[in-house]
Amino acid sequence: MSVISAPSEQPAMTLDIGMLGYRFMGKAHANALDRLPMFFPEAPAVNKDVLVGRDEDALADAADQFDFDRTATDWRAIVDEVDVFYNLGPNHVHAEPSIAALEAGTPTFCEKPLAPTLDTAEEMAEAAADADVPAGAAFNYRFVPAIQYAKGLIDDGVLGEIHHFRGQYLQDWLVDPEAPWSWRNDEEMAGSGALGDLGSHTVDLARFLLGDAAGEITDVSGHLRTFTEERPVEGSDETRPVTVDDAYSAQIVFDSGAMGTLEASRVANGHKNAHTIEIEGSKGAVKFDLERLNELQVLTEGDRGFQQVLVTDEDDPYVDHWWPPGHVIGWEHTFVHENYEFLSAVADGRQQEPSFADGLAAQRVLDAIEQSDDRGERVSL
Ligand code: SOE
Repeated sequence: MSVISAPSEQPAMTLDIGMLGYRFMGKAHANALDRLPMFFPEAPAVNKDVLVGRDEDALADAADQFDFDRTATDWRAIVDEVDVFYNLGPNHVHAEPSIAALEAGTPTFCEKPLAPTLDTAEEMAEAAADADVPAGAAFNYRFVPAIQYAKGLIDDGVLGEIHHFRGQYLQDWLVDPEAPWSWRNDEEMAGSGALGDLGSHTVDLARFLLGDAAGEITDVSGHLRTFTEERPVEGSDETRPVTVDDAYSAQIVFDSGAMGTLEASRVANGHKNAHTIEIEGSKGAVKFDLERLNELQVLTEGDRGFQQVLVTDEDDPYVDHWWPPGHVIGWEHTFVHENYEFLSAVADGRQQEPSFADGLAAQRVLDAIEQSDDRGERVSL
């Protein structure tokens, strides 16, 4: 951590960032880091020090585009050099580099799901507990203002006793059987398909929104389905087997007795990024749709129907950092919020949720859903 003394102020701390991964999530997080100085000036200053990847040409292009100082093709060379390590690689690359960084005492931020398997997630969470430095799981949808507004309503008792949680995450980017094979279709690399990639978000939101009002998820009944068994390999005449689910659904029970249904699909024709949450209680209800992420449908006691709330007022979570009421924000802003929170925790030397422990808790639910599907019976966690 390089400490530089600003002319007439307290020494400013600048965090050197090492980032493994430079594709979709690399761009999302590099963009978020660039937004912080202008919109979250109280966030710690960061220096995009080193970008890590295997393909030297693609890595060099990305480092130029994202404005990183340097590149490295081996994460082992940098995890103990940087102040914060971002693991944005494919799921099967989450464990070893993150554990090495934590063992070196480097705060670590890892994309979701934490790991391809429960065993690996347990190893990662144990390394985080032993290291006692901030270890964050990048469940970015906790940082949607409307989701945080919903949590406030739930925790204030506005919905009363929680009866139902209903979470769907529907996409259709794999509905074409000719859509090319990728690591996300491989059990060794990804762990699972829609279940881990999309279901991990919904499980984390269930825990975030209802963890206080309804407790943890205690029982699940799950069903997984692969509709397309093999896919073409881009740029070749080969095909490769699909060894993970295209879609899953599950019934869940919370500790309080509240009941829930979960569903995710990558072949839900017509849906692009439709992550919807519905929660009903004895006195009210909320409905959220990621494709309309500035809005929350709210029913409170005595209302005749749902009210549409535009969650963009200055006193709404995070919105005071952006624009006046009604000047809506988007998907990318959730990454700015989660980076602000995680880097602030690093600067303060404190843990930040969602942590690796939250990542492990979500992985336990994913694993139970897979076990239930394998056994054809309900599974208790
Ligand atoms: C899958 O298409 C995906 O990119 C997920 O991996 C992300 O976590 C989600 O935010 C958007 O969809």
